Amino acid sequence: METLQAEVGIVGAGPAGLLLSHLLHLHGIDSVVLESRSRQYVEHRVRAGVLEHGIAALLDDAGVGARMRREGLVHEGIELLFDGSRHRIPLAELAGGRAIVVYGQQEVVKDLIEARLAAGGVVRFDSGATAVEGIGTERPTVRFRGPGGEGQLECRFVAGCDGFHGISRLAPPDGALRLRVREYPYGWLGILAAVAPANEELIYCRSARGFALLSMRSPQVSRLYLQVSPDEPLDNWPEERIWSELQARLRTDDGWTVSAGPLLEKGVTAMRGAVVEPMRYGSLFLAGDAAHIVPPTGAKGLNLAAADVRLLAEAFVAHFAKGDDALLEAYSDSCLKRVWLAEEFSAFMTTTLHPLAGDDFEAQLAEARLRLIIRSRAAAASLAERYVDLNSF
Ligand code: RFL
Ligand code: PHB
Repeated sequence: METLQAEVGIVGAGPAGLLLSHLLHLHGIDSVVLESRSRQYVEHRVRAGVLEHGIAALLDDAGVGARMRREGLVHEGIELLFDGSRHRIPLAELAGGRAIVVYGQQEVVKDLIEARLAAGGVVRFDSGATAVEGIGTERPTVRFRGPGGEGQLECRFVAGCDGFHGISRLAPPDGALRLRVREYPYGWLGILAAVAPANEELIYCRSARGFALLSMRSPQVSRLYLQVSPDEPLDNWPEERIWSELQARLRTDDGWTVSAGPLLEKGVTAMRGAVVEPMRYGSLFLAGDAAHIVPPTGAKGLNLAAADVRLLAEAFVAHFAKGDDALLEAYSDSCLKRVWLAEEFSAFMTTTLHPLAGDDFEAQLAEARLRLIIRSRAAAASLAERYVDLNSF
């Protein structure tokens, strides 16, 4: 059996695991990343697209922001569409000049993989972790199965960055971690389409037919989402129906709507909030979606994952460089305060923008909240500062 060794064993090569590995490398701490999927798969998995101001700056500071700055789209505002009209929220003006960068998560992943491999880092693709053992000790082991057969990774700490369906979260004994979950009664059907975005900025739309979102990946590629039921079969949605529904929701009274084009990708996601507490057990530390997920309406998942590993990297550095464990001890509490702010913001965005069939009272409340945002500068600023930089709180 192959045995690998590292100071930090990282399970999962999503944004959390890769960024952690890179940040540790910058401080001379070695890590091995195990990833169950292929490199091709993780580099092409279409997911998030919005980077907060502070997270884009983190990528810059870590030396992996060059392509993001060249190809990413800086947005200083978003729009809200409801009641047949579009309303711009000037994010940057309301949030002290800060803006978001629209840059696909898979591009962040590609940039991080390239940086890790260029620096001689070890990222083992097609190598799924099968067990995380010994986390109650100072010598935990991750067992994995790769192209060459069974292997084990011996380390001082394990970082569980393997997403919500990973195995790390299940390693602590029963009852050691508490999982709080909120199921939202909606799903999102997301598409990528080869058509110029119908607007330069994102448009979040609440309509009686359901939520819709116009986003983009480049001046030639649109990313759009439709509220559907959480267990919606994708087969119910042929291309023509997707476009006609998008055009029925994303339209204004004066005749504006989105333009259709060839689909490049489509998928359905359920919407759920979930938080694990604490985010640590012994020598296992959880980060990103392995510890918490948010419904995508607030665009927070990727940003939370990056903010977790920023803190975790600092804490590992303090341990290895100075023998100081104060940051490791504080890791879970520090993260969870920020995570709950993100859950609250994501719940607010989700319930305000998604109509719930049969609940007209809730519909009136949601529309009142939207009117407040466009009439009150303070209400708009509260949305703006959380949208552009929640992880700086
Ligand atoms: P990931 O990206 O899920 O990566 C986990 C990795 O672990 C691997 N893995 C394993 N590897 C080894 N052994 C095992 N046993 C393993 N089990 C799993 C997986 O293959 C994977 O490569 O988690 P990470 O790194 O924590 O990153 C989190 C983000 O991916 C996620 O929060 C965001 O995509 C959420 N999200 C959004 N976040 C934003 O900040 N802004 C957005 O605009 C945004 N939009 C979205 C989103 C998520 C969406 N979906 C599909 C859920 C839009 C959508 C539609
Ligand atoms: C995206 O572009 O994929 C995106 C943008 C904003 C969100 C969610 C997803 O809130």
